[in-house]
Amino acid sequence: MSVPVLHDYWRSSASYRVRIGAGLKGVALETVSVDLRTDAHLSGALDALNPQRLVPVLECEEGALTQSLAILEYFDDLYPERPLLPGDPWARAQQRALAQIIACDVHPVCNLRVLRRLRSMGHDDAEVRSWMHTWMAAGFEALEARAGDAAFLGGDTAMLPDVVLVPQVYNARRFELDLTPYPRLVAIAERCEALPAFAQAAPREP
Ligand SMILES: N[C@@H](CCC(=O)N[C@@H](CS)C(=O)NCC(=O)O)C(=O)O
Repeated sequence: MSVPVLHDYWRSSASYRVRIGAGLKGVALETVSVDLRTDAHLSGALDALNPQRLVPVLECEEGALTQSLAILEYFDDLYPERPLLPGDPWARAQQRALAQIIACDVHPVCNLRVLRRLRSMGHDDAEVRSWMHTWMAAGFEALEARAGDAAFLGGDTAMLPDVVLVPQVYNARRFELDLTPYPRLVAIAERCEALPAFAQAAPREP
C-alpha cells in the first residue's frame, strides 16, 4: 500500500489537525505544500482533488478525501488500536460535539476566504481582527466550561477535541486573542503541545 499524501499548508489549522492525528495514530504521510499565501489553492491545480479549493486533502489509493474531521475519523476506522474517539456512543457524540464547536462554528467564519471577503467589503485590519476575536472567544468560552472534564477534553489521553483545540489555540495566539479568560484550555493546549505527536505536527515554515 502506498503512503498517503497530505496536501497541506504549514499554517493551516485544519491541516495541523490532520498532522497531529496522523502522529498520534502512527500513520505515515507524505506531504505536499499548497501555499495559501500565493493562492496555490486557487490556481486550479487542486481542483481535481478538492473542488472546494481548501486544504487539507488526503490523497490515498482509494482517492481523495477532504475535510479534516472526516480524514481523522478515517484514520480512526483504519487503525483502531489508538483511538481518537471512545467506543461508547454517548462519549463519542460528546467528543464530536466539542470538536465541532471549533471545526464547524469557529474555524469557518475565521477562514482566509471569509477574512478576504470582509476586507473586500471595506473592513480594515482592526475590524477583521475584532471579527475573529468575537468568534474565537465565543467558541473558547463554551469549551472552557467543559475543559478538564476528563471524559471529554483534556483527559489523560489526547482525543479528538484536543486535536482540534491545539491548532485553534495556535490561531488565537497568532491573532493575539487574550487567552487569560480560558486558563483551562491554555493548560490543556500546553500539555498537548509537549507531546511528540503535537510537537512534530506544529506549524513550521518550510
Ligand atoms: N472544514 C474544512 C476546512 C478547510 C479549510 O477551510 N482550510 C483552510 C486552511 S485552514 C483553507 O484552505 N483556506 C483557504 C481559503 O480560505 O481560501 C476542514 O476541516 O478540512
